[in-house]
Amino acid sequence: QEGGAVSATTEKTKEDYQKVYNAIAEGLDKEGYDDGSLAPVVLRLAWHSSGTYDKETKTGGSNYATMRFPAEGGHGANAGLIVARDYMETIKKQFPWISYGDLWTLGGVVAVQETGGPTIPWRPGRIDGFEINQTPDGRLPDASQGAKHIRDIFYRMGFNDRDIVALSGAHALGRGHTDRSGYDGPWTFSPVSFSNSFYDLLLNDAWQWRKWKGPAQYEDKKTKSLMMLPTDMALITDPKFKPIVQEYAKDEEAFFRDFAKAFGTMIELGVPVEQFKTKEPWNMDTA
Ligand code: ZEM
Repeated sequence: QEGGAVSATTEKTKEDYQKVYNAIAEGLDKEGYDDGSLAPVVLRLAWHSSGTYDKETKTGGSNYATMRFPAEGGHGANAGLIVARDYMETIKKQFPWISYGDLWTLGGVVAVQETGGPTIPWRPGRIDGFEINQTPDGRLPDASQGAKHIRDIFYRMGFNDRDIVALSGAHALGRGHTDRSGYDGPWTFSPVSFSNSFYDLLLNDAWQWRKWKGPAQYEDKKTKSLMMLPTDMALITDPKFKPIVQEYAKDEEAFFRDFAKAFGTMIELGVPVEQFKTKEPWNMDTA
């Protein structure tokens, strides 16, 4: 810039975004909240803000961060994500120049990397959209359904069976909440560590329907403290999904590699390529 003047339009560098990354990471630990970390719900925000993409109409996805608006924010699937959006708002106050789409997707990267997961390629360039850019309700998956439904939803985004199984491993993190989705409990014994244990438990534990007043879900026979959604169980009853679950249960490295690629793609859905500020995505450092 001429004369070294610093203006509001100064291009941000990778170091600037690394500062945002570090700020998100710093506040994730929260004593008394769930399992002690906001990482799972922050990851879920990144996923729900991206997973509305429709490749046919090229609508939805992470570009416009339309969950900020009451209609989309109020979609049943987004119940509880206000916790993550409120947390992100505290980061936005420190770095007002970042777009919400960049902020929320970067949050997903932080959540995965800071809980021990793989490095997720990420780059900035999303812009804040308007209410008109909101997507209709029903674009995110319904946990009460089966393999056909999951394929319909994820094929619509442009993913294949391998991507579906890899992305589902995110359920290593977090839990269901009765006051959000209605489902209850964590998938794994370490819900704030990113690992392949979702696949191992799904495949090797004995599961039974839980007898309770809530929505139909599975519980592990042994401890009755873990859960699986009907859509999770479809990953081992479907003959095409199951071998991929078996592979990831045995080979965490393969899961990490495939998850990083699929999730890196997911958080760019709906963003016109010319909008990105770099040709190649970055690897952000862990904090
Ligand atoms: Zn989830 N997910 N998800 N998911 N998810 C929940 C929680 C979390 C489905 C689903 O219905 C639910 C992906 C795919 C799918 C996370 C990440 C990712 C919950 C519980 C439900 C019901 C919500 C609650 O009550 O708080 C379905 C049907 C999916 C596909 C078939 C993908 C892909 C994800 C990321 C890549 C995460 C991290 C959570 C935990 C949230 C938390 O607050 O603990």
